[in-house]
Amino acid sequence: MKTSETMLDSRESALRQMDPAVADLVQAELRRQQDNLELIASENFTPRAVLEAVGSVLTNKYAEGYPNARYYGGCEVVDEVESLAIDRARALFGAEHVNVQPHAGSQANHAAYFAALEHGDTVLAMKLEHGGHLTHGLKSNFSGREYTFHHYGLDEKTGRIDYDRVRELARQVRPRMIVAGASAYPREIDFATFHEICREVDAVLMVDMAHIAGLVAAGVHQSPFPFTEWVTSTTHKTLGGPRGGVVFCRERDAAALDKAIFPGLQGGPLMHVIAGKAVCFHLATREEFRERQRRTVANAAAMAAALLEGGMQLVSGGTDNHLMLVDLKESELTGKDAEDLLAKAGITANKNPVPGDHRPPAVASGIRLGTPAITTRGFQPSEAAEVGRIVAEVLRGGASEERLGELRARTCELAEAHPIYERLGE
Ligand code: DSN
Repeated sequence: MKTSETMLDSRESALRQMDPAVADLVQAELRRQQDNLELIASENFTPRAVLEAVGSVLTNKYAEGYPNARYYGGCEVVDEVESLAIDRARALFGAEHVNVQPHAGSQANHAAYFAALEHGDTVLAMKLEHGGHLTHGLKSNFSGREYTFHHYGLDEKTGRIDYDRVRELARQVRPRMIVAGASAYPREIDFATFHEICREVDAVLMVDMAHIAGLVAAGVHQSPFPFTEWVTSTTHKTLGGPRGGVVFCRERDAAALDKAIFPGLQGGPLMHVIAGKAVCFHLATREEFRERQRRTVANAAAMAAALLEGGMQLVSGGTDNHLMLVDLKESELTGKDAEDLLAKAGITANKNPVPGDHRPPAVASGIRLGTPAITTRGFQPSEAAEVGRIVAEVLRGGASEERLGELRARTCELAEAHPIYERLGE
């Protein structure tokens, strides 16, 4: 038998034939996603169309450079793919320029800093333990090593960004850049106020909208675009596309950004993922997508209300967006305990530090819950409220193994009512 018949053109599932161990693991992960309720706020289920693009032959192509200016031959097709992704991303967000090549959110942020700043420049961003991001200046991250970060946080009474404090800090440290955007902030972010503060201190504004990109695209959250020089994002959170990153900027910074990404930080772009991004930007123009983003927020509000009724404390007392943070500082249950117990009830979530946390980050006193994935699988607010009641019962503590089993059966029923990827793995 010719190699091409076995390796490139097998009639059955090539993965199952060639590597049953990995095939089994893919199948097991599919089943885990189908059977559990995914409440990790940064995850989602990407459409079959995106899975197909990402699993396509575009993975074979080297295309260092940019459309019509590559360092390899044979790029005429991938040039069109990347140009489509670029045109669609710009149109979706009303942006002047975009680079769709960053491999992930960290690379997107790295690129924006690399293009906009000099090594050692001062940056003001949100504290990790108040909902910020690793690449917003954590000491052990490249960002904290390459730049001089200072941090603002939340008002511990209201659980909201204290914009007066941000202004005060900005006047003190005179940053070259202020970063707005978070990975665990349940409230709308006021980009207009960040813009005003930046103007007062002559700083540029960078918005990391990774978490809320879908909400922004659907007009459900204030758009950062009128107010910022730089916007970074991932494409797999509320946006629901493939795992990857993007950076937007003004036309005047376009050359600096493109040079920062290639050859500055990356080599060959992942053309199969860029095709997935193009599909995602296309699907995000549909009314169906906008309805889903509105329902993501409505589901979060319903879940938050059920948690509050169930006696839970929420950072800031609720949510405006797709996520909420249960505050367990007063509870004997740690964030880690909560994550483990929720898993027994068929719910996947992640422990998260909360403002004023007295526990170390690997244990933490919070649990972050988000609604993008359950909304994509079709949940309505009444069902999100039911999930909130189950979570509250688990987090009140004291549920026996038997009771956790009963709750598991309830989450299973909810999952079965909204099946996903039914034809995958056949
Ligand atoms: N790791 C992503 C998240 O879960 O929010 C970005 O920080």
